[in-house]
Amino acid sequence: MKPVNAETTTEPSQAWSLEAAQALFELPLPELVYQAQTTHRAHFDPTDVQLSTLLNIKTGACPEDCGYCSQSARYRTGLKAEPLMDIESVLEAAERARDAGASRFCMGAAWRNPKGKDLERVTEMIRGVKALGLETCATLGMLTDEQAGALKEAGLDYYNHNIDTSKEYYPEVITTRTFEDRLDTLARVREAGISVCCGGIVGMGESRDDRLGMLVTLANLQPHPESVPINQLVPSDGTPLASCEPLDPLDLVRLIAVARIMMPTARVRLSAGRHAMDDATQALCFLAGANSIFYGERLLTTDNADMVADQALFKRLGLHGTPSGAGDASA
Ligand code: SAM
Ligand code: DTB
Ligand code: SF4
Repeated sequence: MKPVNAETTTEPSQAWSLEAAQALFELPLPELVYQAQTTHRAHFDPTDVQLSTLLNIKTGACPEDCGYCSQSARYRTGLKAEPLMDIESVLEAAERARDAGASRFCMGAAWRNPKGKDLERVTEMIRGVKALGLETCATLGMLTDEQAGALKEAGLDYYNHNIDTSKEYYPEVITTRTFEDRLDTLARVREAGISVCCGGIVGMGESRDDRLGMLVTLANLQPHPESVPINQLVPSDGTPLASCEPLDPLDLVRLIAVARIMMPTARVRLSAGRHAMDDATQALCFLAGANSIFYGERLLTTDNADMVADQALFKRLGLHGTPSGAGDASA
């Protein structure tokens, strides 16, 4: 079978269309996985999986209305709000993450955007985490040019800012900001010289074309994001999306394979939702080109997959975590 677009997949400046993404998605699974594997092996050691540990440094009371999120002040989710953490506690958590084998530490805050004094404290956290020998990532909401510059100056390696879904489905999920607002912040992050971590969520009631449309937007960013988190919705009681139907696991595998082919040098992260996934599904996702996970007891407000179970799974599959400081194919 003639590979769909295989001759051009390593060209990041290629403009992807929804039709091209659909054609990949519809390939017979062995063909799709073969193409994804071929792309993956051209850029990465296929046994290497990058491990990021998350910490929610500011919890809840968020003014935004993201329909999936337990931290929005608009929904009664039972979550207890917590102010911005102190620097010392963050550094203790980062040290534990490093000692457990993580190479990147990602600090998340339930903000629409950071405010002056708060950003200063976050920059101190970034300096401290970096000094521990970890890569740094932060996800703090929308940024101004000055804030992006201050984060870069502090040594921030990655900024996570997800587009979450397609441009068309976005207003069904979030009304307090626009898809364009997200792209604007991503452009500021890129302009500041910080690597981009940007992906989305599946299982929010969106269509297959919404999922593929999201990948098309990501793959057409120039350059494409260095990190692409694919989250499966973690349903949270009290949110509008609490009772969405879970995705067919094989659709997730296909989506990851398409992401791998469309963004050959990105770390494609099998992100939230592993807690509810069996080992075989996760194994297929790694075969399809996922090469990063969130590793640690907690995501932001919910439990992550068990760390001991992750270690056992990696052993069974012959996978290993990226050593700290080893960098990325795209770096
Ligand atoms: N407040 C900032 C923002 O929205 O950009 C940063 C933190 S926010 C929690 C980071 C990302 O986590 C969201 O963009 C979304 O993609 C993901 N996320 C949040 N809640 C989730 C859930 N219940 N299931 C899956 N992903 C989720
Ligand atoms: C991302 O793409 N996923 C992470 C991180 N970036 C910040 C968040 C997942 C949150 C899952 C639900 C929770 O624990 O609240
Ligand atoms: Fe706030 Fe971020 Fe949650 Fe949206 S995803 S409600 S912006 S914490």
